[in-house]
Amino acid sequence: MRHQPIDSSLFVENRDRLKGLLPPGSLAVVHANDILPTNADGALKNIPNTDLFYLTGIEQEESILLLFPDSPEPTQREILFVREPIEILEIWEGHKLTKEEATEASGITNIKWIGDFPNIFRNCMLSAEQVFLNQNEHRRAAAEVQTRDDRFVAKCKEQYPLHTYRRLAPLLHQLRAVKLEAEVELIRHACGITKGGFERLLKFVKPGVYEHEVEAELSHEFVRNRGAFAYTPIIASGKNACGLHYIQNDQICNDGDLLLLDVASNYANYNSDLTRTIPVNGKFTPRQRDVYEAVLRVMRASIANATVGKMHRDWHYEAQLMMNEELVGLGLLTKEEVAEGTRENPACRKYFMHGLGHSIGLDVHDVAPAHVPFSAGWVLTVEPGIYIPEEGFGVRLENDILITEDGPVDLMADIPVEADEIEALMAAR
Ligand SMILES: [Mn+2]
Repeated sequence: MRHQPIDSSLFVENRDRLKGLLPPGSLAVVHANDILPTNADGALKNIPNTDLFYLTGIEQEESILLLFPDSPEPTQREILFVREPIEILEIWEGHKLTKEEATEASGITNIKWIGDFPNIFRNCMLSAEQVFLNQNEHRRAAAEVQTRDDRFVAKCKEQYPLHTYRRLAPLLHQLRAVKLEAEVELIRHACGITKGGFERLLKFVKPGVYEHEVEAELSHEFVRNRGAFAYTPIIASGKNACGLHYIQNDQICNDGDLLLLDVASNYANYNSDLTRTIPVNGKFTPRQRDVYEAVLRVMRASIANATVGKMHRDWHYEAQLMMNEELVGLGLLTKEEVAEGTRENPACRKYFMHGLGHSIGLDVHDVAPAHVPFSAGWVLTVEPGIYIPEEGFGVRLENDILITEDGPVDLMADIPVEADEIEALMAAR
């Protein structure tokens, strides 16, 4: 792994919190992700399962966590299964975790090879009251492909049809939404790497550079600092910014255009998510600056408005009301159009058509329980935008914040965002 070791106390605490939510007699199992095939003998790189990582700190493929806290047999209460590091495997794939290393990473003392899993699992099933199995539950997940967890669910229901099966995902969502201090520190670290990338590109961007050249600068900065792109970067000059998920990044940055950058690093599987919009030539036009300032005001007010007890839908709606006013001020909407809007379809949706923010953590669009108010420990993105295809540009700004009892903490407060500051930094290049 590229990141520095994480103290296993984080994962011990995460497991303890999960055990606290499991009813008596529960057995829970979480699998690693498959390594997905591409073409011919190709495969994608291993993407750790974020639930398994959350509970164990383990990133290695094929690993399995079994929790059975009330087992009458103490050795069954917490077991981590990993691949046996036989010589032929290590020759072809490199180092695999030893039992000692798996214990060091996870804090789990009982480590078994995966070949032992079927027998041990069968024994545990004989005394389990109910079985919590994991599936990827996300309202926007497109689930065409079965995961290892999915296959395991199907196999269990076939082999043990008389057991009671329950969903682990809602419990993990509840836990993962609230970040512990050690997790916030890792997100802060990712934000710091992102900051370095943004400051570097401010010195690099000028008329005539290509969007993919900017991507290359960022990639170098992130990877040399033990990070990597947290998600496919959006580097969109001029009107490209009005395509919300533009990822081609293959166009030239022209004099007079704005460049929208939705680019951020991860670190140790924790993500940050940043958006900035800068003038390619280093100076905003008066019109660009007016739109920029409007978006910045909505971002600032929405950060302040992200308080404990707030419902996400109210938080979003309050930003939409602010945006309505800003768009009237910019001459993009009339007061009549705003008055005709409804709560479900406010007038600002013509220029600000996406959500205001999302949970972030081990997943970029992180899991969180639906329909519950914000609570202390949540980390959210705040990302208003205004997109004006008829004027050939879009502006989005995005910071990551931590919600606390004492109010929101901006984890990206030190990343330049004021228009004057951006211009000054670009002038110094
Ligand atoms: Mn985002």
